[in-house]
Amino acid sequence: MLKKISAVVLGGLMVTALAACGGDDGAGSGSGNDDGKITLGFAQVGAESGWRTANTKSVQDSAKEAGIDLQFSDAQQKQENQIKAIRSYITQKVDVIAFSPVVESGWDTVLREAKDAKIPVILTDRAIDSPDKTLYKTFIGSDFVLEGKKAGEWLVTEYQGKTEPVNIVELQGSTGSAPANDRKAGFADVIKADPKFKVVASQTGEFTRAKGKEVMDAFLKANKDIDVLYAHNDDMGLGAIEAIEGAGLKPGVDIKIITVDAVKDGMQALADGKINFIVECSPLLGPQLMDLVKKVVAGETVPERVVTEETTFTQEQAKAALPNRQY
Ligand code: GYE
Repeated sequence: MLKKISAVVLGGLMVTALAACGGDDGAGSGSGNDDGKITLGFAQVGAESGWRTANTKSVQDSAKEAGIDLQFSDAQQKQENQIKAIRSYITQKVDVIAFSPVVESGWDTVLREAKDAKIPVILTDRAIDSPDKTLYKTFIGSDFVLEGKKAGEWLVTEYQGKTEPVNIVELQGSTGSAPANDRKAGFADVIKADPKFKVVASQTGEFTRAKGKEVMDAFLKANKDIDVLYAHNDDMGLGAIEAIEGAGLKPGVDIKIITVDAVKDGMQALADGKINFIVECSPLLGPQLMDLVKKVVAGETVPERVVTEETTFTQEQAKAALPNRQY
């Protein structure tokens, strides 16, 4: 009630005050509805990659633009933290909960709690493997299997007409996450048609640059003839480039590199010839998410699945796209 009065009296000032209290402890606006604004609780995965940073910015900017009060938490790539954040949003009685599940499994209990509290849930970026589709309203994000297939298709074309074995190492994303599972599966599905393609090592690099470098170092020590690196994101690919250069080899030439995401640093390495091909995965999900949040609150029906539109980049295409790249 007090908030309502001050909103009328103070106008613009009120917005500043609310934004400040929504930022840090998440406890400020309580049920959120007393200021007339929609409150969205967003449980983010972490800050593991350039993609994630751009995604967080997109969510924060578009919430502001849409006049939605955002409660934001960073789970540091841990499911238990995300579950805690979701439970706190339930206690706060936010209007909608959105989250990007760290892993695919193990969400039914907490999502049933949200459902019992009548708080709608929107899956953002990553899917869950629950057969119970009533636990969430919609899922907005990329088709990760398709991304893996695009990576595989580039490789097939690149080595067309050649017969010698092609030794591939793979840096997987975070274990158990939808993008790691699906990008691996899509890629494997395409390359299996030709036995010359051999995945000689495949391990998680946890979607981070540091781990990508560490695991690539180990791959280089254990495998003599690596022809291709397939990294499930740019950051791991960029870490691996350091390892490859450290071993006295030329990334993009001695070892061909395919990554996923197309964030600025990745696109720069592609334009510089250190990466050979990038499959785009757009992190700019914020505006569509806010749209869905408003619709869900208004009781409108929303599509079960909203798939992000994406492209791919060769080295030449990266040079052309870089000057206008937003993230
Ligand atoms: O590709 C990776 C990030 O879930 C699509 O997570 C996202 C992935 C993205 O850490 O860089």
